[in-house]
Amino acid sequence: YFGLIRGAAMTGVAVAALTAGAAQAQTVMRINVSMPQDGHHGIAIDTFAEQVESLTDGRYQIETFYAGSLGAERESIEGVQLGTLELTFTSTGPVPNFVPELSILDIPFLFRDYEHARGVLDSEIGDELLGRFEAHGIKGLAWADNGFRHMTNDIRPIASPSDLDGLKMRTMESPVHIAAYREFGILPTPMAFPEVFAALQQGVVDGQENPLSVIESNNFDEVQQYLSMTGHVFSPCVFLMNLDMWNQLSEEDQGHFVTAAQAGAEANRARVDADEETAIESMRADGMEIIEDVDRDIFIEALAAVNAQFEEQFGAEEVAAIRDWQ
Ligand code: EAX
Repeated sequence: YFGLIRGAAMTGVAVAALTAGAAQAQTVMRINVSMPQDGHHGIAIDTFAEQVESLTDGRYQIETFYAGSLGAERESIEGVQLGTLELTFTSTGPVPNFVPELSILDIPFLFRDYEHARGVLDSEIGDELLGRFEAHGIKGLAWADNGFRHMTNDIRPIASPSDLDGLKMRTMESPVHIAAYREFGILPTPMAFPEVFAALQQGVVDGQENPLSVIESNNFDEVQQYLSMTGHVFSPCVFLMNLDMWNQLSEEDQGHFVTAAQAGAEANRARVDADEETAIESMRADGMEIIEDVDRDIFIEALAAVNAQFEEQFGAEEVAAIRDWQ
């Protein structure tokens, strides 16, 4: 009985392969981002698309979509899980809705700097975390960067956590962020990214937090007076693919997709580095007031209670393995 079923399934696969071969079919897949094309997400998927096409000699064509035109990040991950979208490149903000334990990466002040964050994500720890998507119908192809997050608002300059008291800030849909920001005295308002500019403009929220690359490429300086270099959270990005579609690729093509995603991550990180060099001066020239001198230790101290809670939730050893990574 089982032999028969297996036989039948193999016939199905063989027929599909023959059909594809006979037609010299080109498979078209889509990938999207919530950011504009000219930016650190756009360059990631543009590079990925180019690389997939060239490594597979055009057997796979990747169509690229920008600025949330195929949906916000949470909807996109859902699409990839269901198979209504083949691929997405997203920040990990909405990821805990799908793979809760990946929220460990959202813990504030977990990473010292870019070298630390990239080192962990590219290490065995990062590989193991990337593998966690598979139990949820998603293949994680490669980690990349969104960047270190900083706070902007339109009410007052923020130099210490007491300045945050009562500020209404848009946050990502991450329970860890929400718990930590509450501890700062912020009133967190989770919201999908494509709605943020209008919410800031109309004063629905007082502020938001994002990496410099995001703040600048989305012109948040036009609707926010103050930027504080809090660097309170490192925000990863990740290339995701529908798991069934991944499983349908030949082993060789799987290798090409991973190589292409890694090339996309490299281009993305180079753009993040470039933005870190230029964004502050350019936004200051546009009239934004930038508070660079932020004492991060006071912010870290303010999170002592919630950090203990995170260690309980994710395991003190797991948190320490990331925090103390050299
Ligand atoms: O992916 O939602 C966010 O604030 C993200 O940082 C942004 O969409 C970039």
